[in-house]
Parts: sequence; C-alpha cells; structure tokens
Amino acid sequence: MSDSEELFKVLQDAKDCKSLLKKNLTPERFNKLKGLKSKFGGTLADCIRSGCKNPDSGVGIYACDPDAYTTFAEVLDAVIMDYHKIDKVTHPQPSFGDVNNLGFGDLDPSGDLIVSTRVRVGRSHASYGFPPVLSKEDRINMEKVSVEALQSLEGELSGQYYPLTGMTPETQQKLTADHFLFNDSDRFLKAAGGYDDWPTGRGIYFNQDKTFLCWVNEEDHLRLISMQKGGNLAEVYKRLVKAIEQMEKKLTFAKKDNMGYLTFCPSNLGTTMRASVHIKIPKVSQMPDFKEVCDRYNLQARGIHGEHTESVGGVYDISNKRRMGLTEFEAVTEMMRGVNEIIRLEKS
Ligand code: ADP
Ligand code: CIR
Repeated sequence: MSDSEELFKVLQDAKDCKSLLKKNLTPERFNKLKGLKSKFGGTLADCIRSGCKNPDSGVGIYACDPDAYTTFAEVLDAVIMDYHKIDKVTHPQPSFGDVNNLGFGDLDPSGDLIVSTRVRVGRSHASYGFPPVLSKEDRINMEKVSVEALQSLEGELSGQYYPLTGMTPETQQKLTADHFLFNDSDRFLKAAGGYDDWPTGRGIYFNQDKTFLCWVNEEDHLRLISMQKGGNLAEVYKRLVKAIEQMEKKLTFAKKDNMGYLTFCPSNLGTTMRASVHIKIPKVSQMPDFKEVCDRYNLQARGIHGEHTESVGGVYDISNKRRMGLTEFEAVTEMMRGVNEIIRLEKS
C-alpha cells in the first residue's frame, strides 16, 4: 500500500471522526487524487497526514503548498465551502473599510469583561511552498527576506526581530505565557510537518510595546498580529491595517482568484483574519446553548492558550470563524456583532 492509501485506510477506519476531511474525502475523490503531485512536488498524503493521524481534527487537511489549491481542488474546495459556510468558492477583493469611520471602537468601555483584543492575518511568500515541501535552506531564506521587510517598518510598528535559535527557554516561556509567542506543542500542526527543522528559520518580531508582532515561520510564513489590553478593537484593527499595507509594498504574497490570500490551513484562506477577544464570561459559557449562540453569530470559542487549549477561570478566546467569502471589514464586523451579543447576555 502507498503512503496515501495507508493514511486513507486509517481515516476510513476512524468511525467516530467528525472532521471535514473525513466528510469530504470520498473514495471517488481519493482515487482520483492519490497519484497526483503539485508543482512543488507535494502529494495528497502530505495534505491529509495530520487529519488521518489525528481523528479528533476539526478540519483535518492542510495544503502542501499554494498549488495544492489547484491540484487537489476537488477535496480542498469541498472542505473550504463547508468551513467558511459558502456555496461557491469565491472571495472578494481585500477591503478594510474606512479606518477613520469604522462604526466600532471599544467593545467594553467599562473594562469589566474584555481582558485583551488581538487581530491577526497570515501571509505566504508567493515563491515558496508550505511546511511539507520546504527544506531547511528554504526556511532560512524565507526568514531572511521576511526580517528584511519587517526591519523597514516605520513609526509605532518599528521594532526588533528575535530568532528562536539562541533564545533562552526562560524568555520563550515568558513570551508564550504572556500570549505573544508560539511554541511547538500543537500535535495537529506537528503531524502536518509544521515543526520540521524546528527551531531553524523561526522567530518573532515586535515593537517596543508588544502591540505589533510578527511570527516568522510558525504555521504560516508570516503572521502579522496587532494586540493590546482591553477592548479597543478599532485601535487594534487600524494598527494591523497599517502593517499589512506597509508589508505589501515590500513582499509578494501568494494569492489566488476567488480564494484571496493562500495559507497552509484552508480554514485561514481569504482574508486570513482572526479577530479575537479574551473575555470573562463565566455565566454565558455555562449556558446550555453557548455553542448555539456562537454558531448563530459565526463565532469560534477557544481556550486562552490558543487553539485546542482549555478555558481558565471562565475566560475564553472568542473570534470570528469565517475568513473567506467576505471582506476584512466584514470579518471584523462579524466578530464585533457577536462579541456585543455575548457581552449583552453576560450582563443580563
Ligand atoms: P492564531 O490566532 O494564531 O490562529 P492561537 O489560537 O493558537 O492562534 O493563538 C495564538 C496565541 O495568541 C495564543 O497564545 C493565544 O493565547 C493568543 N491570543 C489569541 N487571542 C488573544 C487575545 N484576544 N488576547 C491575548 N492573547 C490572545
Ligand atoms: C484541525 O483540523 O483541528 C487542526 N488541523 C486545526 C485546524 C484549524 N482550525 C480552525 O478552526 N481554524
């Protein structure tokens, strides 16, 4: 049996698996795609390894490289439509709204509930593949061009780059506990090859106040992040838009018609935007219909140390779930509306 056939068998035998991969990789699709290779040399096995080895995956499939969205479109399109709740793979041009008149400001002026606010996007270099097809040399070269672009940022975005190689474990732990830095503990990403050659080529850039940060070669080539304490979503969003515009002038990012920006995980395509609050909701989170409320407002609830972690002390990470088929402004507005409703419920 080939690598992909063995993986597919494991997936078919996983009877309790509810991932979008399991639902959408039918035997017909599998047989059609199993022998194909993407332009970067990636295979179907590279895309489905994580979802087959982790039957508790929610999504279960990654793109081995930007071309996977063409070569393996038959399964990826189905997963994309399912995740982003769209009936056609389509995505508008980027649109950030009028940043001087957004229609939202501080979501929690009382300061009672929202601990902090964060908005991030992912970006991929157009000329490189994603983790399963990258070499150590690719990672080092990508880090170099990313850091050069970051070092050209101006004003409140200007800062310094700190490579993971050589960083003390104490510094790493402190930055991670404070929600700034990533680590290599996500077993889904690990199985997808996301930590190959760790820690080579990885690092973090941040400004003096740690309100603008950039992750280099974590899950995506770049993750641009704006965050601060409290609930002022407008300030956080505006800072991120500024960073995106400056970075766009320096680098060429992978994009595709009707898909927007391309990312390793299909759940991040399109705007690639995740706008989140860490919010104290001891009452709402205990309501029997908490999950339904989140679904109704297209929100996702995570624990406070990132995806696949648990809540601590009634504090949850609440963010927009959909990133594709809507503009950046619409994605952040969707999150704002949902968070307003969660706050209303918590206070009533
Ligand atoms: P991502 O947003 O990159 O998809 P994670 O869910 O893994 O990924 O979160 C990454 C990190 O960002 C984690 O340390 C998490 O605690 C932190 N984080 C997310 N949202 C917020 C927020 N609103 N305030 C502070 N930290 C946050
Ligand atoms: C999974 O399938 O659960 C992991 N590979 C993570 C997918 C990203 N999750 C998400 O909801 N954005």
